This record gives sequence, structure tokens and C-alpha cells, in this order.
Amino acid sequence: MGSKFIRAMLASFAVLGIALAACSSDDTSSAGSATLKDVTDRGVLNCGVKDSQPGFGFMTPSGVMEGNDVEYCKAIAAAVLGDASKVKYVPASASARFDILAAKEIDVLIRTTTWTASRDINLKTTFAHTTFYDGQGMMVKANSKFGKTSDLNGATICVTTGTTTEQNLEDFFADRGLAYTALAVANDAESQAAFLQDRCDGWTGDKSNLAGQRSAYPVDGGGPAALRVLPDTLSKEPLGPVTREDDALWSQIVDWVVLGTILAEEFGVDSSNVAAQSANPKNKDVARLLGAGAEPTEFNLGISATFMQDVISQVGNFGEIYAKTIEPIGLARAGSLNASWKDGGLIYAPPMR
Ligand SMILES: N[C@@H](CCC(=O)N[C@@H](CS)C(=O)NCC(=O)O)C(=O)O
Repeated sequence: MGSKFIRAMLASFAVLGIALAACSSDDTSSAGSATLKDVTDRGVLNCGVKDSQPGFGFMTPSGVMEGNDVEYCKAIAAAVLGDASKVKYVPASASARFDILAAKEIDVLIRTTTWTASRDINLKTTFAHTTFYDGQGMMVKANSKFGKTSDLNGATICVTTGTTTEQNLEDFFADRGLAYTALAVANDAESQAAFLQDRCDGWTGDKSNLAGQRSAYPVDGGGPAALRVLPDTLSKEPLGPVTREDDALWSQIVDWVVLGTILAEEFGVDSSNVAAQSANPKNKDVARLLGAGAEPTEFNLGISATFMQDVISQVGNFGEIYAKTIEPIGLARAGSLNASWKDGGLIYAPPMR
């Protein structure tokens, strides 16, 4: 055989190989996760949260943690440990959150944290899919003259340090040639105190935060009716769980828990029917999601193939979680960015197959 012929044969095998690889099922990683091992050895998930924001991360006067971020801590514990209650909630301040994640004081940060390039790249983190599409807003006294954010030219504005909020505020005013005085606060309690004392004309933050803080504004300050959130939105704030980028498998576990809740809603699987669907899945999509059926699909995440059964039965699907945590603070899902893609929103998950 001439060398020309052999080269042609080898080339065609190579093309065939690439074609076969492209058509075969995806390769899956079997490398372990140090964080997964830590969590399973400990028997508890250390979840960095906020404890002062109704709807997202809030400790009730009776000491119960609740909110959308808190539900995702529970969902990860259910997926990994089979028990949504096995969570240690670690309060993470706006300014210390990335340090405590890097220092491994927490396994995951779920604290109204915006996905940005500098956090993703420079802080060596990985963001899971967004659990809430937010945007920055401005809250003022209901009886003030302000109708839109740019009306606050020359005003004093309360803003939390260590946030995207303070950067966006600076950009917004600078881009318009407007001036403001920042009253830097460390947390929501300080913002509220400053507002009650009339030390700020504006209170800026994620709209989800403003809705929660408004709902909890003290009666002696006039209650929620004393405050008004201006209609404009200053920025994009996609919020979601954050992990260290050096543990790719752990990041995938966290991400597929989020995506699993989105798919469950899309497939009509919820906490009331997950047991029946696990015993007798209505189609192959549901069987793969629940690790059910005669030959359950194995995704090699290093956790039980039935992890989404635990998540959905103990915590719920995306819509159930939203309804019990965010609807009560007055942020309707319908017509918002947080509606399902089937309803014109951005909540969309890739296929689980
Ligand atoms: N999503 C933004 C803002 C999150 C945030 O920290 N918000 C402020 C209020 S807008 C806050 O939580 N302050 C209260 C606290 O740190 O306890 C980010 O990731 O930087």
C-alpha cells in the first residue's frame, strides 16, 4: 500500500472518529469533589446567606431562616445529604462574602449575589444559573417630590458598601453629569435607621431588597406606605449561588440542583406529585430528572441518581419556591423576567440528558 493511501485511510478514520464522538452520549467526569467530601463527612452544608432580607434570606423573630436563597441552601442539602434540614446558615455580609467563600468557611454562597465578570473571573468563583433576575432601584419617602432616580440630583443616598449597588450608583450619576452624596452603610439595619432619621433622601439597592425592606418598614416610621420605589431600573442584577471555581464538580452539583428545579416546573413535577412520578414517570424527561424508571440515567455527579426526588419532595420546584418566598413580598412573577421561558420570561434550563 502506498503511503498516500495509508494517509487517506487514517484521515478518514479520524473523521469517522470525530463524527462518532459527536453523536455518542457525552463523556462524564468521574473526578471527585473535595467540597462534596467535606459536606458529606460533616453531614451538614455550610451555606452563606443573608439574614435581614425578607423574601431572600431572613431570620424570623422565632429564629427560623426563610427566603428564596435559603430554599436553595435546603435544596442543595436535600440533593447531597438527602435531608433539607441539614444546613448551617452562615451570615455573610456584603463586604465579607467572597472572603469567607475563598476561606472555605462556607461551601456555597447564596446571598442575593450578582453575577459579574470581575467576581466570576478575578475572584475565582463559579456562578450557577440565575435564581432571580433582579435590577437596582431607588426607594424614597412616599411624600417626597422625587418621580425618577435622576430627580435625586444633589441628594443624599444610602448605599451598602461592598456591593454592585454602590458601583452602579456612581456610574448612573456620573453618566448623567449629576451629583449625589453617598451615605455608606454596612447593612440593611443601618439603612433603615438612617432613613427613619431622615439622614438619606434615597435608599438604593436591588429591587428585591427594596421590596423586602419596604414590607418590613416599622409602623412608627409609617410602615410600608411611607415608602415608594421609583419605577426606573438602574442595572442588571442576576442573582444566584456562587462556589469556588477550583471545584468544578461541586459547582456542577449546585448548578444542576438549580436547573433541576427549573426543569421540574417545566415538566409539571412538584412536591405533591413527585412520589407518583418517581414510581411511574410520565415520560423520559421526567424519568431522567428523577433518576427513575427501569434503567435510571447516571450523570456522575457523585451524588444519588435520585437527588431531584429529594429536592422536589422536600423543597419544591422553581415555581413552588418562588411562590412561597418571593410572591409574599409583593414581587409578582407573571410578566417579569423571572417567568418561565414558556411564559415569555428568562427562566430556562438546558436538557437533562
Ligand atoms: N446584588 C448586589 C447587592 C447585594 C447586597 O449586598 N445588597 C445590600 C443592599 S442593596 C445588602 O444586602 N445590604 C445589607 C447587608 O449587607 O446586610 C451584590 O451582589 O452586590
